[in-house]
Amino acid sequence: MKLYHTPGAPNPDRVTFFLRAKGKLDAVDLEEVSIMKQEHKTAEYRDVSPFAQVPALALDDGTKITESRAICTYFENVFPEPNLMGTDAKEKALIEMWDRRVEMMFFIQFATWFRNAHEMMAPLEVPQSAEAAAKGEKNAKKMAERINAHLADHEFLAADRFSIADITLFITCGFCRVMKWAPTKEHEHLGRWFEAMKARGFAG
Ligand SMILES: N[C@@H](CCC(=O)N[C@@H](CS)C(=O)NCC(=O)O)C(=O)O
Repeated sequence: MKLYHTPGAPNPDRVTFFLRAKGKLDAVDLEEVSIMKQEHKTAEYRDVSPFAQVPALALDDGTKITESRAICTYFENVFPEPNLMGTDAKEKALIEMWDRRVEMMFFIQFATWFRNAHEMMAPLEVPQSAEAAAKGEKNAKKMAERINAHLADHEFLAADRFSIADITLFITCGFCRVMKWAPTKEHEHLGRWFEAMKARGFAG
């Protein structure tokens, strides 16, 4: 199977970090797609990913899977150990709850800020909107505060062990560098958690 990715871009990193955390990065053929060169917009790549986004997974039987979370779910089932999405009903629900919270209330808000404010994104976000940027910034900063408060008395984000929710939060915190914002320096508990995650080595 082939994984189309863009190193350093958050959604593809979510998947490659997830695979590395499972010790299975070598189970896929990796193919790099340059977003800055707009390689994701070619007709050839749209055959793999009709919405022209990375990451995308092409299975050997021809099936194409997009959406980083869906690709991770596929790998969770194919490579069940170590478990990263929960083992029982309660743990699965809590991990999904936090993963979705991070994705929707932090990651997407931050991405809205970035895409609408950064000049590098002007060719991809047409037209950019200062209003959308301001709203995204406010929402992302509020969520960073909330997560920091939660981490004051939790070692991991969602469960009493490492999970996909930690990976999603980790790539979001790393992504914040593009706006020269370091929530992990501003927030003590988020900073402690971030250093612990770096030490696990799943980011390569
Ligand atoms: N919801 C999708 C989002 C994928 C996505 O937006 N990927 C970005 C890279 S991080 C992309 O392909 N951007 C290209 C563009 O905006 O034209 C997922 O989780 O995979």
